[in-house]
Amino acid sequence: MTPPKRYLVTSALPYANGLKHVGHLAGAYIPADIYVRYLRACKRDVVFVCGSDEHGTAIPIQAMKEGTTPQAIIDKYHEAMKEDFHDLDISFDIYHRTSSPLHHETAQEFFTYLHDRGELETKETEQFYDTAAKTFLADRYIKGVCPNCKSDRAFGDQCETCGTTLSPDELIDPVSTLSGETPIKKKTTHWYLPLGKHESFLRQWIMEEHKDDWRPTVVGQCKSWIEGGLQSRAVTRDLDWGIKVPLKEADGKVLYVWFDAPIGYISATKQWALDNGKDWKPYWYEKDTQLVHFIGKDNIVFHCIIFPVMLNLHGNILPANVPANEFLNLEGDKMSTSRNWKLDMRDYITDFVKKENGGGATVDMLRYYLTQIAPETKDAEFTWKGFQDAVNSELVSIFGNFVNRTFVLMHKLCKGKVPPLHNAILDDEDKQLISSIEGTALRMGQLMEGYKFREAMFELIDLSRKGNQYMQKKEPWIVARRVETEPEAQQLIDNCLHLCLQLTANLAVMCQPFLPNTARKMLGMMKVVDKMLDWENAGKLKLLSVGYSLREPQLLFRKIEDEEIKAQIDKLKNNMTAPVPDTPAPQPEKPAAAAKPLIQFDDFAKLEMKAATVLSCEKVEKADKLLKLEVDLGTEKRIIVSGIAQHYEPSSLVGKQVIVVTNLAPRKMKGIESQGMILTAEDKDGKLQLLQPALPVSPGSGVS
Ligand code: B3M
Ligand code: ZN
Repeated sequence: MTPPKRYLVTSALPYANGLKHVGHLAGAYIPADIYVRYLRACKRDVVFVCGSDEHGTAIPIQAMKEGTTPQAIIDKYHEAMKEDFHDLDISFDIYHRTSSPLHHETAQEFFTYLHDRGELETKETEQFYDTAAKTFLADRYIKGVCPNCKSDRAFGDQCETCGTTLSPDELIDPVSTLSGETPIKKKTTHWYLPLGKHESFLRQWIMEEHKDDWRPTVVGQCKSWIEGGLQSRAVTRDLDWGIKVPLKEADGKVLYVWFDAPIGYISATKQWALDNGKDWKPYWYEKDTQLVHFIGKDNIVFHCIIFPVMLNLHGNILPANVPANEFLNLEGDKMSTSRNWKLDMRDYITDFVKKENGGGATVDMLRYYLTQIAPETKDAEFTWKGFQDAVNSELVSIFGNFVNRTFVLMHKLCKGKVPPLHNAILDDEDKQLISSIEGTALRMGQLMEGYKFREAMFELIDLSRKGNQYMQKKEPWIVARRVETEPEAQQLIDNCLHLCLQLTANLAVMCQPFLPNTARKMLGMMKVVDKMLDWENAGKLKLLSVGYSLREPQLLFRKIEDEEIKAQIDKLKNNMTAPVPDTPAPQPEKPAAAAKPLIQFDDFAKLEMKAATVLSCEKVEKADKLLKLEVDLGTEKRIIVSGIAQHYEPSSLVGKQVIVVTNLAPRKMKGIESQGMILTAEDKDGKLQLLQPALPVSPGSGVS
């Protein structure tokens, strides 16, 4: 199959409202970067674009939180995010921003094009208006009581307490968060993209043409959107932050952020072309361009349904693939900005990359681990222990060790030069290694083209594992003892190290998309030029010429120590905060409406609760929700059955502290008597969180 003539690869434009965490990195940036580095190594014509998403209510809301202006917020976070991506070697050809005049023009032109061709509808609706602040209120700016749980921490889009999706009309006693006044209803007109009209196009394009080459999770989500009935989507908003709607009758209105943001990919391409003396048009209009969007799963509908409809109407090409990733959890829990349960890219950069000389190795270590656990098909989990294992037992012990041994032995047994290959005495093991190198190159290429980066990287590490096994079998250091007496012995050593060196050169080629710093370091050791990293060299066995002298080895990776891991976990736990809802402005608090009847203190005092430490924990057979725990209550141990199996790995609980209701009558579950109850809080997405003392206390401590 001939490859497409050119590629345009995009990563989701992150909102410029805060630093991004490693979950974002694993979802939309590292996979895209691996793909692009691979394509570049294949000498394909590729442009990799990204930039900051600087519109939408997220920006003014963050400005209110930080007590500054939206402009100051986007300037601050645009620079910060750009720097973080740079520090982690995400190799965008351009990192643009949607506040640029070029983007504003591009988005307005797009809107005008659709509008002039009658592709948009208008509708008049009544929306909340703040008469004091003289402005219509975006859903997030309206606060009230939740019709579902009666909490007063509900906003016009969602209740912060129970998580129910809301519309502003459903709120009880709505107030404006801008002025604190009760808003009135006022008529307003908006422009809509009638998605329903495009249903058959979408069905044909996604569910027929791409049903086999897109990820099943992506096709599945699209299918349920289409089958749920495609509603018209408003593409304008009453807001004073954003791109002005280019119509006289639309004064005070801006384009909806999700209308303008994906157009940001186009304006970024335009800016890249301007900066580099290129033509941007083929990348967006020619059918032989392969457009690929890397995103997280929460952005699927925008990239697979809404934006493609817009592109199609505007005469552009459609994405060839949208490899969306699932989410990355952290140490057993969902990453969350409001609870500060996250690992920001910046934190890793500060603690690892900037701390050491040649921080490039630590960049590659993170890239490696995030690719190894990439949430390609299901949600995945970042744990510091997992990071340590990946680095120590794969990068250090397998990959790094193989390369190091090869270099050390070549210096010791072959005078620091690439030894010759004596074809006449090649044995089965040699031949097998050769075919492994060739086979790996082939398979990796196919996996990369199919966006299966995790599997491709597995092939890479597996090949270095085979190198180690080969070396272990050949034992050149033992054969060396026979060199004086047996003329063939040196030839055996030559063959072994010749092949190991060619394998090392191959590993440099193959690791380059994943571990760019490592590949560069290996080039230095081999004294060869960048060109050697061209992908056409993968699988070749004459990358290093016989007799060429090579440098001393450098260690490629360092071990991650237990203390570093412990320090990171402690930091994470200590920094965790209570959830803060995204409240735009402080509000006079009303007493929360309780869902259960009032009780007296005496009722509460009947409960006996104690802190306990989990001693052991296992799954209960034939019950997918239940875990059986043994806990230490200081003076006694108890067995407790708890319905948290879908939220916690049994092993992750051992050693943790929990709060137990100790005077609840025992109850049998699945034949096991539960002698108490563990307290949890239910997050809005239904996830259970154990209640824990903020700092460890002695088991048996009373709770009140
Ligand atoms: N800024 C949302 C997000 O970061 C949004 C992506 C835009 S991609 C065009 O999830
Ligand atoms: Zn609620």
